[in-house]
This record gives sequence, structure tokens and C-alpha cells, in this order.
Amino acid sequence: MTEMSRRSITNRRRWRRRLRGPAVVAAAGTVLAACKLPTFGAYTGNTVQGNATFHLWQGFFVASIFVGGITFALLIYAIIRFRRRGDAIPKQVHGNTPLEIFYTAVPILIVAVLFFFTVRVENKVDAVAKKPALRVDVTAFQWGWKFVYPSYHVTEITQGPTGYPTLVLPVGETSTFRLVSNDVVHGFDLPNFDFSRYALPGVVNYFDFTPQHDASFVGRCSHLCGLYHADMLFYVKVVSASQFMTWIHQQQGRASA
Ligand SMILES: [Cu+2]
Repeated sequence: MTEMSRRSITNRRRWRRRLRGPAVVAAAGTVLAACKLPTFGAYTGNTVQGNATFHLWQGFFVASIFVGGITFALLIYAIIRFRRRGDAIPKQVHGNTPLEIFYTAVPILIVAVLFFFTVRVENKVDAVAKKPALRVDVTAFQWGWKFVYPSYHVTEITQGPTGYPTLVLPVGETSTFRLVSNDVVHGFDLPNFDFSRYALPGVVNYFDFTPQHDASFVGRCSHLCGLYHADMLFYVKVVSASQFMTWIHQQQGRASA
């Protein structure tokens, strides 16, 4: 074999080795895009806003699998490749500027990408519609909830330790909530909507929900607020627009009776 052909074979091998990493990443990306991602233990959101949070969670989880996987592989490689082989002192290395720049720049880039997607989702979750289909005033108190539908003069309120109120919402419509507390700090927590927000005395919080499916959920107070904190439950019932109006009329009839 001539010197030249030998060199070209080594070169080819070197390039094949260099291309292997990106090829694996590209193949993994294609596989991930093709199959449906698992929920990774989170709720799918059930609202347009919660669903955005859910997809962000999936993205973060996939990113962490990649970073964790690469870190783990490098650890195993270092343990095996540089294991102790005898009593000789190994080659002493001090500093590697390109490597140091690389492992400073890559984490910064990762954080920047995650930050970008987080801000995008946060803006979506925090957006409040100018003309919502429905307004609901939520008041947290020791120990219960009051849901007022101001445009319909309907009030749902906790009555006794087991009389949990129901927050009825029309499906596919955007409802704007005005959340306050009457006394101490409470937490308006709806795990199925991937949503939680403090209910603070003297501070008004606004947020929107656009429910995607008719279903029922349980919400609770997420902030220890005193003796009957554990009883601060409420129901959320997402129904069709016509069922919603029927419910409103029932409540109005009950109130006038
Ligand atoms: Cu509470």
C-alpha cells in the first residue's frame, strides 16, 4: 500500500468518526419529531395556556435527557479511559483554552435557548384578553373560595367544610379572572390546567383560561393558610356554551328564589 492511499484511508476514518456525533443527534431528533412525546409526568394542560406550559415542560425534559445523557456518557468514558493502570504518575495537564471556552459557551447557549422559550410561553400564559367572553372574580378567604360572575350577578361560594363551590366555564371561550385574597396569602392552584397563582391581600392578579375540553377537575389552595387550609377545595367544570347558560339561569333562579 502506498503512503498516499494509507493517508487517505486514515483521513476518511477520521472524518467518519467526526461525523458520527452530529449524525446521532440528527437521527435522535428525527425519531423524537416522528413519535409522540410522553407527558413526562405532567398534566397536558386542558387550556390553551396550560397546554403551552405543558409543551415547554416536554421541551425542557427532552433537553435535560440530552444534556444528562451526554454528561453521563462522558463520565463513563473518563472513568474507563483514564482509569489507574499502575503506579506511574500520569501526564500532568494544565489548562486547555479551547475546551474551557467550549464548556463555558455551550451552557450559556443552552440557558439562552431555554430562556427564550420560557419567555415566549410566559407571555402566552400571562396574556389577558381585551374582550374576554366571560369575567370571573375569584376571592380566596379563610377557608374557602368565592367565584362571582359579575355580568350575570351569580355567586358561588364555599359553604361549610364540605360545601365546595364550582367554577363553571364554557369550553373554547376565553375567560378572564380577577384574583384577590380577603385575609392572608392563599394559592389558587389548578394542577390539571398546569396553573397556580398566589391570591394576595391587597394585590390583584389577572389571568385567562381558554379551556379545550369539557371535563371536571379539582382545584385547591396551595399555600398553607391556617387551620382549615386542607378544606380549601373547589371544583372546575368545563361545559358547552349552552350548558353554561343553562347553569347561569339555574343559579339566577336559585338566587331570586
Ligand atoms: Cu388558603
